[in-house]
Amino acid sequence: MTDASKSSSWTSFLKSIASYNGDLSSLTAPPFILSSTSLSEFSQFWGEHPDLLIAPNFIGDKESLNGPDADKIALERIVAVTRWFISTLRSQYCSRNEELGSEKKPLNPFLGELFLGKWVDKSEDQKLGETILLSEQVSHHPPETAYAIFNDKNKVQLQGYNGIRASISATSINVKQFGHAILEFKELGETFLCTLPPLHIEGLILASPYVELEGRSFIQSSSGYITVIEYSGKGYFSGKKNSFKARIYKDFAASKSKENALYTISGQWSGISYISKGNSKEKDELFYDAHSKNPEHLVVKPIEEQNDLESRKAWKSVADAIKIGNYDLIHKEKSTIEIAQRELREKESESGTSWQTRWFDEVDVNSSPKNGEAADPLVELASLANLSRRDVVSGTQVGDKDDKASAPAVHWRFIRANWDNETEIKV
Ligand code: CLR
Repeated sequence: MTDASKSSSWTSFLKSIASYNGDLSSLTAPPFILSSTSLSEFSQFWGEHPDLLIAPNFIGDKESLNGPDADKIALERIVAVTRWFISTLRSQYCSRNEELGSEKKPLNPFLGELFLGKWVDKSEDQKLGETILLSEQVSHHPPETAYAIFNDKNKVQLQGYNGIRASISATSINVKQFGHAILEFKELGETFLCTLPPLHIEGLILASPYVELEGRSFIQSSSGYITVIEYSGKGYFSGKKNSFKARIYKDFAASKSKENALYTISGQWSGISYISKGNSKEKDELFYDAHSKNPEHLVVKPIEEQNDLESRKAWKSVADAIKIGNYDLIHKEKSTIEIAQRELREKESESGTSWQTRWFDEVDVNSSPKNGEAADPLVELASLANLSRRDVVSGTQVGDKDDKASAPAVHWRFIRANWDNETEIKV
């Protein structure tokens, strides 16, 4: 056992987990497990391989899906989108372990918190161009973060949002994600829906928590092709941690039988994976090696140039207290932020107003689109994959027990015009 796991603060933390009330942010964790990074920053993990994100845009062109090679090109594109998706997982789920030694408890963003930055294209040919991230805390109860990652040069845009619902078992914290991501290639006229996998936290007893993915997630293309990804940890398919198997099918109906897989990809999402044709067990060709390419980090303005709503500026005093492990100071600085937030909410309720989100808005995807506007992409993509359109656990199939009839089909969407008209905040 590690020293940390024997410490009384960790034991009392484990006890507080046992009496968990549904809100992870309310757990009082010992300082060594606190992270000085806010959850609003996690949206950046979708974009740490800009080249792979944009790569599908270079496969064929707008006319390709009407031409003789339509099937071949659409298939090549979903393989490329799947490679990008797999490449995001190491950053999303392993980066705290790699950089800080274990998973940590992130700061709980306040309503309206912003995090933004850009990835610059360092290549010679400048084919990629600049990619921008905008992330905003659009809800505090329950916590929800919305984001957009866009590359205007290639007309590629990823937008999405996420929230979690956690439950506790004897040895782990089980997390289901809400939300989804929509990846649009506007030049190609092709759109992809990605659902978010469930996960759990292992290593709690030893005070060295880490994330393991489980269950399934989907990537549905507007071309019909679908990727079904299954996740497992130690001792399931391969005996290795962070394992996955992804199968690509012609469409949702074909995905009913694994025999119909056009490609099978398997391996570790935090390591090496291979791709082979059909539903084969052969490891024909390298698909992705997570260690061959380091993540490209977002460029964020120095704190002095940030707005008060920007995450690193707003949390600076808390982050500094966490770095020196001063529990009382952490508590004091956190309280200052919480009190200011409470006062804001009180003022709003006195004046009968409410907080206005900045770059994102809630959209009911079931309501018919306004004049001249297209229907929300979720409508078509969810129905292609038999997924619920409601705001339920990500990846829920229509009619499943999680497809709660009471949940509205309302989702957070990026309002590009709001960013174009932004005057106060610069990337
Ligand atoms: C947030 C959205 C990202 C993917 C992602 C990765 C890790 C998850 C995080 C999400 C949500 C918060 C999370 C975290 C791992 C641990 C942390 C579940 C889903 C919880 C709140 C911390 C619990 C405390 C232990 C470390 C003891 O795209």
